[in-house]
Amino acid sequence: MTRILSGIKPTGNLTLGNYIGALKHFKDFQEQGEVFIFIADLHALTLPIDPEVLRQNTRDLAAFYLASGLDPEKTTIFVQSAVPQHAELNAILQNYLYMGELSRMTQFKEKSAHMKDSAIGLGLFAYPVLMASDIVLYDADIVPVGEDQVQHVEITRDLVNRMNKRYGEKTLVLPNYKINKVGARIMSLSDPTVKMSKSDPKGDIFLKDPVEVIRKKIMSAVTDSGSEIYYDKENKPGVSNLLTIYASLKEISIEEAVAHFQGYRYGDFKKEIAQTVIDELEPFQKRYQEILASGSYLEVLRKGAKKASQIAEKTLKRVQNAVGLLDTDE
Ligand code: AQP
Repeated sequence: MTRILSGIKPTGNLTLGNYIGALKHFKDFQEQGEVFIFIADLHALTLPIDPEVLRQNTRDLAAFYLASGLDPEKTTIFVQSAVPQHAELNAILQNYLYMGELSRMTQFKEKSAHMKDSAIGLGLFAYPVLMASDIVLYDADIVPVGEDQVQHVEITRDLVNRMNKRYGEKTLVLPNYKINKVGARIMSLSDPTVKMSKSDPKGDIFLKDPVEVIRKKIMSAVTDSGSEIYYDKENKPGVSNLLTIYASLKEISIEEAVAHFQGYRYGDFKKEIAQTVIDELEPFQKRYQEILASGSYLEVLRKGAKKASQIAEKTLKRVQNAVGLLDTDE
């Protein structure tokens, strides 16, 4: 059965970008294979974060996962740090990715661009090693990601090929990435040339924003000169971003979205986009609040970590054995 794995870092308030690029699709994967969805809390430590904020973000993310329609009976939902094999495999795999290739990673370059060398942690630099460990531990065939994470799946593939060439074809399973057709990169509403991102909250819609705040943010989103509504990422990034949001939420193509808004003025266009976002997020927020208040997510995470750990242990043992670590239980 196809194994599908995805995760989100609990680094901040989740955005509409995280929802459209990741969360919204999670429940559909349940019909396509065996699904593993985790909270990447070790990855969240790669940039400074307050311990209480990290803990609360982790609770929030668990509740968001469940609110998105994931069924814990079908999907293994867990916290990365609760499955020690992630860190153990990381300790082995870090020897098979090299400084040159890690320093070429776009995410590393972007996140470290404004930091002094003395403040850049090794974890930020070695992020792709841990992400590769996350993926291969579950023999994942498919990793659904937004555009920005494709490079990390590609470097995982390089690593798998390298390991398999050296230690035998069956050491690790080669994963493929899967990008959404529409909505792989939702941009900031105040600067549609940069990605909507939880650690750079300017121009973001947060999943926890009250609906009237969401409406206000969309009504004041940057649009472009002219008054026509069509898709042109280069010359009309603001309008194109709003069209992408609409098309992703309505699950239609960009062409269909453009056709729908023919003859609209910018004001009415934004009004309808705002209502569409609210119609989607309002019931989602209600479910999230109920789950968070009930605390039911804790048992889901405990069970998920137990199941994940059993599967991960098998891969870890296989790799330990392949690279020559002595198993004293043999
Ligand atoms: N703007 C976006 N548009 C579409 N998809 C997005 N994703 C994130 N932002 C957008 C997708 O959400 C998933 C979770 O991502 P992550 O938390 O592991 O890291 P990220 O991609 O770096 O997300 P952020 O929000 O930008 O986090 P920070 O600011 O902490 O780095 C991924 O599938 C991602 O593609």
